[in-house]
Amino acid sequence: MLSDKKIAVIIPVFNEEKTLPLVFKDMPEDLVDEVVVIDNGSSDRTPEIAKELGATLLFESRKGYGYPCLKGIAYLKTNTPDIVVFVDGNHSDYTDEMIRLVTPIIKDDYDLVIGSRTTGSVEKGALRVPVRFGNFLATMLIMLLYGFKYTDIGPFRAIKFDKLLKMDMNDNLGWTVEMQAKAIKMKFRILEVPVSYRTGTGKSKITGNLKGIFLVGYRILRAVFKNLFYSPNR
Ligand SMILES: Nc1nc2c(ncn2[C@@H]2O[C@H](COP(=O)(O)OP(=O)(O)O)[C@@H](O)[C@H]2O)c(=O)[nH]1
Ligand SMILES: [Mg+2]
Repeated sequence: MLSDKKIAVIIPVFNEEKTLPLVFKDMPEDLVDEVVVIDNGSSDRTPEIAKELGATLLFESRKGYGYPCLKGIAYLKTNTPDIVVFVDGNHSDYTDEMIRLVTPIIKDDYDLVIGSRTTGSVEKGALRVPVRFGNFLATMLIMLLYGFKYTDIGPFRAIKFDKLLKMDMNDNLGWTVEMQAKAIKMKFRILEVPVSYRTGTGKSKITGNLKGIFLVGYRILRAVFKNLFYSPNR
């Protein structure tokens, strides 16, 4: 046991019956207290499998990424963890590397730890060109406008739960950027650690086609600019 901190994991999922068991298999058992899986009405056995794996299963009607995450956060208010880890359910992230994300929070009192794929090891083809470009553009703009250097806006990250609640998160497709931008505005202690990344299985559900790429790209840019004026004490 690393510490007595209570750690919850949030996984938004849509049709991930094949990969969800792998995500769980690699998860450090002694570290994690609760796994919350949020489904949007998968047509496969994802919800049943999540339950079999021992997850808390929630349902969100609005599709996307941030909305299911928000559902998970709202649920956790009744079951307050110290730290929340976000991870994708398609086995792109290495859940066995979770320790890298939570250790700086537990040992060094960081508030937000981002898993950086661009400084980690990425399987060939796993970070597609539009995704790399989007990351580059978003992190560059954040550097210019907010004065903080991130190297990635990836999904795998850990944050103190009380800090997360104070951020008043509300974005859907710009979710990861919203969190990173607000963290700077709120003067959180932020750290990036290298994480590995692989293709996972199946087609990307959000950025898998041209329409998705442009929509996410636009929402990411919108999140960069919108949160520039964020004030936590509104
Ligand atoms: N609940 C929910 N999860 C989703 C939805 N779309 C994608 N996901 C999940 O979000 C995570 C990231 O999806 P992925 O396909 O890798 O997105 P991309 O790589 O950004 O295009 C995976 O765990 C998906 O199952 C959705 O509409 N609802
Ligand atoms: Mg993906």
